[in-house]
Amino acid sequence: MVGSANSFVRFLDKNVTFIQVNDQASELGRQAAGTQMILADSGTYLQQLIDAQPDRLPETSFLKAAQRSRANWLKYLDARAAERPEGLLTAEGVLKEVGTLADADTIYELDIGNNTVWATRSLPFDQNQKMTMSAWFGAMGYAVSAGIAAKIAEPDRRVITVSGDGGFSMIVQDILTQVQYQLPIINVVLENGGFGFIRQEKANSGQSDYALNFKNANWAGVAENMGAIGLRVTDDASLTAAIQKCNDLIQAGNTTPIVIDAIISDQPPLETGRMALDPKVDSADEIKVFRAQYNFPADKYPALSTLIDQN
Ligand SMILES: Cc1ncc(C[n+]2csc(CCOP(=O)(O)OP(=O)(O)O)c2C)c(N)n1
Ligand SMILES: [Mg+2]
Repeated sequence: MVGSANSFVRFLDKNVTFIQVNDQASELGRQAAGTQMILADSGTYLQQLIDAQPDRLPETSFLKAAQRSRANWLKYLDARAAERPEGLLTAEGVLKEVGTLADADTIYELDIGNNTVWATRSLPFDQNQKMTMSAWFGAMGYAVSAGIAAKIAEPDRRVITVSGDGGFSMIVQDILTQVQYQLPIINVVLENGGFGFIRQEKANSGQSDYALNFKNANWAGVAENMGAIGLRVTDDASLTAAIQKCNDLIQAGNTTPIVIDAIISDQPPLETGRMALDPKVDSADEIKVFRAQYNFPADKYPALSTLIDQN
């Protein structure tokens, strides 16, 4: 755990060992006792760790398998981006295009929900870009408001916010504030008609999805009525048109906030917290159910242990 004090380590298996690096002594072991606690600046620590290696480390079968697994993951994201379940766009498909709107030092502001999972997977997050989210409290409604702060603090940088429809509808009035201060922020709403993250939690724990689906307004229309630019995205043609429109607006020195309201499939993101894929750990039945649930076939996306054995 490098430069972090992730509260979810409390929920790790008791037999999991970990090392924590943090420059604040008070953060070391605050969530759970690690095997080794290192009081250091993370960047300095990692650089010194690399410099301390006498030579290039040998390529282990684990490294090679992890590299292949990573390549498979990127192929999976591309495949998801191209899928049209029941004719609808996927979040991966929308965000892949949104990522092309970013420049070298874009600031992303992310909301909370499945939209966080999709955004952290699909946006490029290049070295000089910046991302913030409500990592500690996990507060929905963060992104649009954080976009205002980012654009005021860094007026020369492009700002893109990504929200779910639940989080966006909590703070939609902040679009008026963006209009009032003429902040040309690009706000993306991923519209899946419900609290997707909670739907997935409930489904995974065998509970009903009571009161988790809701009606949306046409958020692009609402944005227009607030004096922003609203772009409604329902299919490939309107997605391409919206991205083109944003590029044209950026070129023309636009000063008006933009809301891209994208209707997406209600399918949840692939669950990676606990993947039943490993023939050495999971039963054949568990693997079959997991792979079928997320359309994640073994020939394309083998388990890491299978890849290690192949090396
Ligand atoms: C202010 C607030 N209320 C409730 C929650 C609990 N919560 C976490 S994710 C989520 C659902 C988010 O729905 P939406 O914004 O539509 O995003 P999606 O998961 O559908 O992408 C809820 C209710 C929260 N994190 N913050
Ligand atoms: Mg939603």
